[in-house]
Amino acid sequence: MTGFVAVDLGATSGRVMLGVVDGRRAELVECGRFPNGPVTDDRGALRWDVQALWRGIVDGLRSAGDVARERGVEIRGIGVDSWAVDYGLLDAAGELVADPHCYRDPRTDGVADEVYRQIPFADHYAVNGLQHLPFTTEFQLVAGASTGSAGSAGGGGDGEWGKAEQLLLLPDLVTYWLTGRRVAEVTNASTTGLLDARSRTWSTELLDRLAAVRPGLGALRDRLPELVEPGAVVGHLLPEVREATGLGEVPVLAVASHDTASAVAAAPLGGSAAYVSSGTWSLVGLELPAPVLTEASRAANFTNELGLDGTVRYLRNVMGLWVLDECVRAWAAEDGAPVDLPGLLAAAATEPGGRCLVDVDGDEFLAPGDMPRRVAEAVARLGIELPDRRSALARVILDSLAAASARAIAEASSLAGVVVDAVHVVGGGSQNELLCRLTAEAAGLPVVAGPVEATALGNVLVQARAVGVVSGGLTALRDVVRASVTLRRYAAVS
Ligand code: LFR
Repeated sequence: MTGFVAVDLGATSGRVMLGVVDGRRAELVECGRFPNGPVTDDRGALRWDVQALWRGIVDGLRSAGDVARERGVEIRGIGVDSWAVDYGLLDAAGELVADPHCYRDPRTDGVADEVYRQIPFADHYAVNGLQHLPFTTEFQLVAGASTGSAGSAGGGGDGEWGKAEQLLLLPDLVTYWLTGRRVAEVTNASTTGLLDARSRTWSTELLDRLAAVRPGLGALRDRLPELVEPGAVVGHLLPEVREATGLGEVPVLAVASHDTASAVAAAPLGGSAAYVSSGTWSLVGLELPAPVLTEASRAANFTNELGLDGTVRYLRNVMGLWVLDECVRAWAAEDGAPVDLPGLLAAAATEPGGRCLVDVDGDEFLAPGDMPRRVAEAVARLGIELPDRRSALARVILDSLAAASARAIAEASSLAGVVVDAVHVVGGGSQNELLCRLTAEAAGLPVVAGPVEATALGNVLVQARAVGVVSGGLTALRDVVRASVTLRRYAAVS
């Protein structure tokens, strides 16, 4: 039996999964799970505690080794994926300069507008094809760099960029700690704003123009590693990692290291289905063979992130379950006890639907904290009086999420000229029956829900293909997914 380990880091938890693959089916065994979330530092900045993540990863790898031994499975690869856009900076000694910032940190407020004044959004879009999001890597870089020339103190900035010799996106940072090798995996690199969506290479034009906006960025290109496509062998476990985990000289492979890219790879799409990768975010769109870089697409704020095997993930970020999760977190703090989520969702299902729709995509919902009040205020602005019940607020959030997904699907379909016949909901949200049902009703399309662990499956299958345990293109990978999980269907009308 052959096994592959997926290290899958999410904004609320990290997982280490052992995927046992026999060529036609894949079974996932969870070997480690650890909490994650932005941490406020002593200067009030939101950061990721990557040392805690690393400890969780090492523990998970050790357990994966134990499970593999018990089952007689040979581990033939490890792959790492995580959320996008965030990065760590390495100094000349290869050490992390500081804990990476979380993209929800407000340091990017107003930065995109400043950049667009010198490099218009249309010029960006023509090259990188990205939707406007305030926290795209390039805006974080501008926020962090000083206004002076490279190396000089200049004004502004947090002083960290001045010490940086290399930028590594988060999965690439973990891969570096595992192997000692520094690369930039292309699906995740496509979320930085610095890549050319057509050539799948760093855009010299955008890099030069960005360095002119903020001289403190200096020779930005020199700090970016070489790009690799999913499936490449990046290196092998370092001796100290082998020691800490009890694993042998296992290769570490590049996977579709943007979690959404791995999830889409494992969405069992057929015909011309749309997808919703549903978790902290809902990533809603289509898989296409080439980017759509039209003015209409830019105006509708659709992104062209890169996918597996030369594909493009044509999608929009919808705020996702973050809004509900943050409410639940606030309510739990208020109660001093965990919230009964299944109970809350069951109650939300009995609330009347369509009371009102809030624009869940508003930047006002991006930052953590005090979410019930912010949602209630958005409802009040619509002139609606909502019963003072958590289930009523939860229902408004889910109605609004479903409507936002339906809108994104309809727009993607018309902008890309694709007639959509079904919606695949993958990821954690595929278990949320109410959300799946509301999405089917709002979109007027059947919903196929599952797999829940699409990201880990996508991660594992790319590795399995790279070493020859599975063969074929995306269709073949999706056949393995279909053979391995139970999918649930929701009709277009209730
Ligand atoms: C989902 C995701 C989205 C990305 C957001 C921030 O986990 O990766 O695709 O836009 O997180 O990185």
